[in-house]
Amino acid sequence: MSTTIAAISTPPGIGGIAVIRLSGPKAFEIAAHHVQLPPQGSTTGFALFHAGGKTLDEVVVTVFHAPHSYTGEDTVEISCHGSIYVQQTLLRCLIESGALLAEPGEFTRRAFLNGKLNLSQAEAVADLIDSTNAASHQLALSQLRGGYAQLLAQLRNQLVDLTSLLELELDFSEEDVEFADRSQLRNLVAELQQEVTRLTGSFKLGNAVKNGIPVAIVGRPNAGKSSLLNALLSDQRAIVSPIPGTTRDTIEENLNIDGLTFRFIDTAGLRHSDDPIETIGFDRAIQSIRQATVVLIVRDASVTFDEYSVDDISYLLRDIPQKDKIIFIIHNKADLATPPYPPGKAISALTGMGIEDLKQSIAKAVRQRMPSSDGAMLTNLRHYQALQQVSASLDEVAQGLDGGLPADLVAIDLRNALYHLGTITGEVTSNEILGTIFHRFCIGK
Ligand SMILES: Nc1nc2c(ncn2[C@@H]2O[C@H](COP(=O)(O)OP(=O)(O)O)[C@@H](O)[C@H]2O)c(=O)[nH]1
Ligand SMILES: [Mg+2]
Repeated sequence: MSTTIAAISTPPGIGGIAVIRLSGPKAFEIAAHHVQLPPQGSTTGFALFHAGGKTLDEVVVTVFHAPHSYTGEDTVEISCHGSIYVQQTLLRCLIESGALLAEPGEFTRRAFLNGKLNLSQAEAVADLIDSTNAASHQLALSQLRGGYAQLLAQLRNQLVDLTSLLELELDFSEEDVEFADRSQLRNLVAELQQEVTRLTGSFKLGNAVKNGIPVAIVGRPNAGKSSLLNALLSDQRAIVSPIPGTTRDTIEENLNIDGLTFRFIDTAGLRHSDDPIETIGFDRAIQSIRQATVVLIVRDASVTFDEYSVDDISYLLRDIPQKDKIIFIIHNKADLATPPYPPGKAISALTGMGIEDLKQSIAKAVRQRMPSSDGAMLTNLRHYQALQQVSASLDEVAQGLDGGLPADLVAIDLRNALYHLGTITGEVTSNEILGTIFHRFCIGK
């Protein structure tokens, strides 16, 4: 990190202002070729930016002295007017004066390497930038503030100590000593296992909250599935017609409800058909059900429930592994039917009756499954995979301890668990891990 890097940190295009960032040992020196830095004692100043002897723009310069900056290095941020010409000329001047063009995520990578944030927090920065709704923002922010990674790091430290003691015993194998308190170790392993199980259990929903919660709208042809999608979106998105089999492919649209982003998926009607295209649509519908967090089973309430739809619904449910799924049975076309209705939600996609209530019920059902402090949810696939490895290793450790396995064998499993735990916060890293993480970032972050 002996180089000094520069990039435009604001989005491409024209804006009121743009921010160009410069970080590294020569940041002040390079900037000073073109612009007067704020005087001693102040960090921000108004200045003229010079390019090739001419004034390019009036700018605001902010300096951050290492280690008190985002990257932990000397950093200069230049706010200029948001003209594409000004931005690019300014950046080119800095490059010509010795800065290198930053790679995607390189500022954050440096922040990590300088110990300003751990790996999980660096990933949270990318999630925060990507967040498009209140819930995913909240999850990213709590991960940035430490979140579960902090707890995992604490537990890992305790485990490191006990593992070292256990390994010390190996040097005294003749003497039959026990430095590592076995019951303390066993308790710590149990505590970690509990935390890991809770976290991995929250991944499916956490990931859905981050990327949009899939809601499959399914049911027999003509039940009003496409009409329901349109009513939910207040838009004529899907084709509605009295001809059964109109929707042959799945149609997907996002909708924000109460701070959560949902991906509503209208599917082809569930009936067996000789039409090959309708059959593909059927398979896709089943696929959507499997992947969905929420399933809306739509039936036509104007058809007698007992004759047609009890079987219908149990037929649908039979194919769905229901664990972890939120299932609503929707009695549509309530405008044509007379109460009482069987359990479920009575709505009319045509008149809009019950639609708002349905939306709120869906959001409420999801929120009920989220932990009260949102921060405890796992949203990161990389962390999930690491924790699965941790879990497997801890199981081995627990079995080894319970079965009185020799210390050297237990130590191997402990080291495995420590390794995978370490990849989450970055005590253990490789260029490959860092590469995949930071290439997700935009240039300038
Ligand atoms: N009266 C009434 N008709 C509806 C309602 N919802 C849908 N329909 C009609 O039912 C037919 C089938 O609707 P559609 O949304 O295409 O059903 P899908 O095959 O399940 O997607 C269309 O003629 C719709 O206008 C409703 O709530 N009330
Ligand atoms: Mg349809």
